[in-house]
Amino acid sequence: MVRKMDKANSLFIIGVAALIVAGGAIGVAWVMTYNSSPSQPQASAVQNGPYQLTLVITTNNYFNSTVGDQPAFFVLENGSLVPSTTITVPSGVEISITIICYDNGTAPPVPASMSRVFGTVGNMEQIVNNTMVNMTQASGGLEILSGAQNVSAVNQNDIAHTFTLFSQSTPIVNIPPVPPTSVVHAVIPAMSPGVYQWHCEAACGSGPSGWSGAMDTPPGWMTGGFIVS
Ligand SMILES: [Cu+2]
Repeated sequence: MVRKMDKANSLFIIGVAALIVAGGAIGVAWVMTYNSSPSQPQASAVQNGPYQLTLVITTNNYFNSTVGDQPAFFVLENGSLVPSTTITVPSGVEISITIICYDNGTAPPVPASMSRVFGTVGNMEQIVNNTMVNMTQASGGLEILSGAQNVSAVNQNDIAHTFTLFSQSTPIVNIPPVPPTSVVHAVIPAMSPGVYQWHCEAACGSGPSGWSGAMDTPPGWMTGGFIVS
């Protein structure tokens, strides 16, 4: 009798233990399901963008004793200027790009195709009000009266630099013909992941043609990589 009771108790304990294990498994499964579900909202939160990319063109960058200073693009990141050798942006979100150009000189005329804005939202760029822009753009008929002005092109004689993105050797974005000493803003539609290149298409370097110095260097001056990850 006692043995039977012991056996019954044992069976009861085994049954309870089995229920606990089963319940635990269900609990773990629920937690795993619950934890996996928030990834979608997180992904959509990231996609809200746009990603803010700020580039700064400075002119007092020592190149060598023959050439002296040359202009160069930098990336403004967490309050510091970092090299533009490789610019990395996220895929799947619009890229809001601001270019602050401290260069007050113009380069030799760019090809007509590079005086147009393309590959941006509306194929437009916005030039923020600036006295120097009005002074130097007068011949091009561009006058920014107040605030900012949206333009689809800039006179090809009045350009300091361009920020042009290439896929292989095809220009896909031209932002923007940058007028001297200005702030320019544009939005690039979301891009697919990949490795692209950026170039300045204005001959802003040294030498008679302007294609030496900054225009004829390793990445980080007037060219570099553009990685969409
Ligand atoms: Cu340039």
